[in-house]
Amino acid sequence: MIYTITLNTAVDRIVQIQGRLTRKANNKTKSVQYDIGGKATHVSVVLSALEIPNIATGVIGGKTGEHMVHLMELKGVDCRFIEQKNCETRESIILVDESGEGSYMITQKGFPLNDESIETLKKFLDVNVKKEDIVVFAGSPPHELDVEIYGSMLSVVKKHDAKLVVDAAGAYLKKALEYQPYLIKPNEFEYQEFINSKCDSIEDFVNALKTHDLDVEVTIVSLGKRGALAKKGDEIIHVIPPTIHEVNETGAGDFFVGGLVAKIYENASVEDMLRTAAAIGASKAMQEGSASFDLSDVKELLAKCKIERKV
Ligand code: TA6
Repeated sequence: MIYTITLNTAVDRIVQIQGRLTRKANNKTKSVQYDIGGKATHVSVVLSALEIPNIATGVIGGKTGEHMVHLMELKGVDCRFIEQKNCETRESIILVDESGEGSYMITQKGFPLNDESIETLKKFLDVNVKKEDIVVFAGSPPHELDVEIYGSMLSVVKKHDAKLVVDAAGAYLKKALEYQPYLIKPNEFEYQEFINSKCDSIEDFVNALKTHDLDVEVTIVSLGKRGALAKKGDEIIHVIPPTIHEVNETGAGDFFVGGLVAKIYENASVEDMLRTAAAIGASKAMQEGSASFDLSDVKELLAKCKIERKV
């Protein structure tokens, strides 16, 4: 079984704007839609679309939390979220204008998790997670969640010898390394911060991956339009995604993780993992929402992804 953990759930309010977003102007909307936010939730959307068994959990609050679960259940996701009383799941604002230069994302901190929610989540994991399950933590924890508490959640997963996948940054990424995650997926900025060294070119990142040997089975560094690098053992592979008509890149990184997790589940090669992740991430970017992709697009995009072996 695969479990996805979203500690800081969100509903995305996606506002399509006429023309280019302009300061001190009355910017007119073309449309407003709501979609699933929060990162690990997106991994579950991908897995459910691929008919891979998974359970989405984490902490929700109020009507917005119910709305997020409803949107997920419409996509066939098995949701087991913990409801924290007198709190409201946040709304992330995504502004997309007609410049074609990418979206603006404005996120709130999210409500702090109380002891009851934390203990309920840890108990859920302790009772359900089995050896060889995959557990995905993705998204920024809410409201400066104590990093030791974050670590205590990861420790429950490791206790059961399950595979830990972590898409986190800063102190949370550092904490995750203490639990020998199976896979981490920092983006280029989060990776440079983590290794405390500057990388510009692909070769810089390749050399950094070679020199920083982490206690991680698979290290992925996502590089935006430049694709992503994966290191597994002595293997380093670069995937370059095809050029696409980008509509809304929001969620593309999370859908990329969804593709990675699907291939981990299938014990696929690193090359297959990267190709699938890049194709699914690209398909997401071709959609207006923040939580949808098109399986028929993915089939076409798979063949267009370029793979370069670096070692
Ligand atoms: O990556 C896309 C996204 O999950 C959006 O859906 C939006 O909810 C935002 O990121 C949340 O990011 P955060 O890191 O605050 O959890």
